[in-house]
Amino acid sequence: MENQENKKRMLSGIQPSGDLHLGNYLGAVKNWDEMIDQFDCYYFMADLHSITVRQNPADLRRRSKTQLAQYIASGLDPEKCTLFIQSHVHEHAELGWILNCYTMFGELSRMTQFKDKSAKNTENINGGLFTYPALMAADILLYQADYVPVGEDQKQHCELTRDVAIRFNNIYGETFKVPEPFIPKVGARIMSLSNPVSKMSKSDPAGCVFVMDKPEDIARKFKRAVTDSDTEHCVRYAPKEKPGVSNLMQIYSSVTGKTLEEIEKEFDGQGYGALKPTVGDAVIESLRPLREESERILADKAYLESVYTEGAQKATYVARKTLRKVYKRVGFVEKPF
Ligand code: ATP
Ligand code: LTN
Repeated sequence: MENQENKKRMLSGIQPSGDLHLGNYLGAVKNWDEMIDQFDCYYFMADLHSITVRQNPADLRRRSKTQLAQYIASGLDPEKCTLFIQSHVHEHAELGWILNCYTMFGELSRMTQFKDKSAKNTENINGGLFTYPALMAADILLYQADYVPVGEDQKQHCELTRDVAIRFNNIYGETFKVPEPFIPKVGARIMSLSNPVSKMSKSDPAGCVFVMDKPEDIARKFKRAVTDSDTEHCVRYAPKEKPGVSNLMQIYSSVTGKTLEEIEKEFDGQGYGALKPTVGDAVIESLRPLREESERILADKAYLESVYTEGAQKATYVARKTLRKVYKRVGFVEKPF
């Protein structure tokens, strides 16, 4: 990892609270590997974030490792970027607490992810779910990241991170780099196949295609994809009037690299019936190598452990440096040992 010092830094994470799905892949992971040569990249499994919703411990452990295998299988070469598990770098929890004290109740109350998740989990609206964006700000600011590649739904959290960084810098002097979100043009918001007006999410398995799904399951999900009940029946990109078809077009565009205009031309004169299996097949073929490679890596436990051990060591080195500076700035007595 030579010359990383001169590169801009990029950081992102995904919660291992469910299996990786097409939305996570197209909106986030797929775009990450294009950056690893150009940027100094840090990608992690956000396990501390996951427990804001109750998890089965064995599943959480398994999914964190599976997600790491999927990162590597998608092209995130551990020799070129830093891959780690969030809870292995305790500086996240420490800076998270500090930033809680610089994040306002009103700001947290406006977060749509909090509103959505608390509406879905009425029996467990815990403090962590509410203060989650302060931990996310800590994740980002610890590494002095320049860019944060995420899907559209995380834009609000990235903006809050910027506000908190600016607030802290204004009080104590330049401490944090103010980061920018990096949102892909296509694929930033993949919608559910069964309900194309809400985003594809692991909590809706029928409308959600998982990276590890078998080809026949993916084909079935696309065959049953809800399209639109308009009379026009032609394949045209119009997210408001034709959310179902537009979503399929977005997915097709993301996995093949074809533009939306090219796709309209390809299906000129054909109905939705032709679009669904074509998109399904394209998704199957683009996920197949990813699934097979993930399974192969997952079977090599010693290798995976070496990746997350080395990743945590590299991440800790950078995180420690920022946290030390923050402790000094806020007035904590220097630890003598
Ligand atoms: P869910 O709603 O499924 O619980 P989440 O928002 O908790 O999802 P994460 O797994 O934490 O999902 O998200 C990881 C990354 O995937 C983030 O960058 C997020 O923006 C992106 N992402 C999640 N869902 C979608 C989607 N439907 N379309 C595009 N990007 C998405
Ligand atoms: N909040 C994000 C996951 C996440 C993240 C981060 C993304 C946690 N920390 C830091 C980018 C940078 C989510 O729910 N998708």
